[in-house]
Amino acid sequence: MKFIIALSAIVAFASKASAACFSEKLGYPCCDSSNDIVLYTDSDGKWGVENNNWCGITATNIADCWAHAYNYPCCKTTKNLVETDSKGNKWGIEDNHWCGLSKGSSGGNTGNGGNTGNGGSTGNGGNTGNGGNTGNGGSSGGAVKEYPYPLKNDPVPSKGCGKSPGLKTGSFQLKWGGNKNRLVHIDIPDNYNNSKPYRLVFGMQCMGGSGANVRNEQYYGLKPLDTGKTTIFVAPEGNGQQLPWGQEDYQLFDDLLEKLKNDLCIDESRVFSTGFSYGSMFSNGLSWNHQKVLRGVAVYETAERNIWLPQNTGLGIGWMGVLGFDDNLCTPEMGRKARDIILKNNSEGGKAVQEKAEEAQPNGPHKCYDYKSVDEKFPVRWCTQSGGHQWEHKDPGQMQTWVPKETWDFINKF
Ligand SMILES: *[C@@H]1O[C@H](CO)[C@@H](O)[C@H](O)[C@H]1NC(C)=O
Ligand SMILES: CC(=O)N[C@H]1CO[C@H](CO)[C@@H](O)[C@@H]1O
Repeated sequence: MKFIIALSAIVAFASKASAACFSEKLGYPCCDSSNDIVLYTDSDGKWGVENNNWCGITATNIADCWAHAYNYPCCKTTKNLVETDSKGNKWGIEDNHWCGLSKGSSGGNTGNGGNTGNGGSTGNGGNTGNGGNTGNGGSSGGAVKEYPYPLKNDPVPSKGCGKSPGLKTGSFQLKWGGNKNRLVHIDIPDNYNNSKPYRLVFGMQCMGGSGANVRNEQYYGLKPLDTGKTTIFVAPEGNGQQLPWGQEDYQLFDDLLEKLKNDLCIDESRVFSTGFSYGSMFSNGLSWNHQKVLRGVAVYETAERNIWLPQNTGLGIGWMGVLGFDDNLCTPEMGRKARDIILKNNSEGGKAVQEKAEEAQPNGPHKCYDYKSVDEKFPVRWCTQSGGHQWEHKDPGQMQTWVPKETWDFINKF
């Protein structure tokens, strides 16, 4: 199901002053009256998020805010037009940030017809990679240099192999999308050897988090498990908006990956993306149109919807999902739907959707289930346990979360 930010459906809505809101009778609180960030719209109304819970939007100033579909705020005071984009959207600048001007601009808020959100796919099927330069005559997995790779294939070295490294552990400003900058954090094993293609793991931040924090948390706890120093970890900062990943960030991902492949010796066939909450929804979105560059994703508390999703190319990809049964933000229903979209394509005729995964017992230890009827090249692991919207799920009586270990095992299947 496509996530639709139905700004479209909003037609000049009269501002009735009413203290309560539609969501209360559904068991969810009303959002603060200043919260006008619509994350989801259904037949009940418009939903936002506060304190990790859905809330009903009561703000009345959202009627003309098409800009949320692009992760930008609406202009609050300015009426000065700075730019009109190719879709006819009018942009202003407030506090040094882009903001959306109301469509009618001078003439009051008429509500705007069109659905601004998700149009097409971002493209970027391809990744041809660079043919040659491997050497080492095929052994185990054979010399497959292109998607789809068999399990345990030989590494596919990137252009950065054999060169002195263009990046070092720490942080750097990535120039991307022409002349934009984005801060990126990276950890490269200290005995880096430019003739060894490294696995690459992205850690995507959640809403309210930061790339820096992903790094502090050792990339969702994975880095300490890399005792063989096989892996480079990277955590870009989100776009600085309340919703940290939007359509533009697919371009950011492509540009960042390109730079990493050029500056470092990467195994192009072993690139993974992980994330929690909004970060998992971004990684999940990438798994829909980046199957040729991403070998797999590990998504913690994900959902099949997002503020912007690309069109699914329909190709298979490795996928691991972690679900807490008590997550009321990215609910079990949303997580299972996200999984089923993947299962459909990772198996012949979509038969894996019918395979029933064993799940954890309520309040018991976690359960990770590996699907049997998927194509061996595209494993799917589904991990469940009681627990809410968090990534550090723990077994009863344990101090340490099991999530990194299960993810590391998953990544090492390839
Ligand atoms: C660097 O990696 C290559 C390829 O794996 C290996 O043959 C070589 O011995 C390594 N060099 C060092 C100094 O470890
Ligand atoms: C593994 C698998 O069944 N992949 C399918 C995914 O969907 C595309 C497009 O529908 C098919 O061509 C693939 O065979």
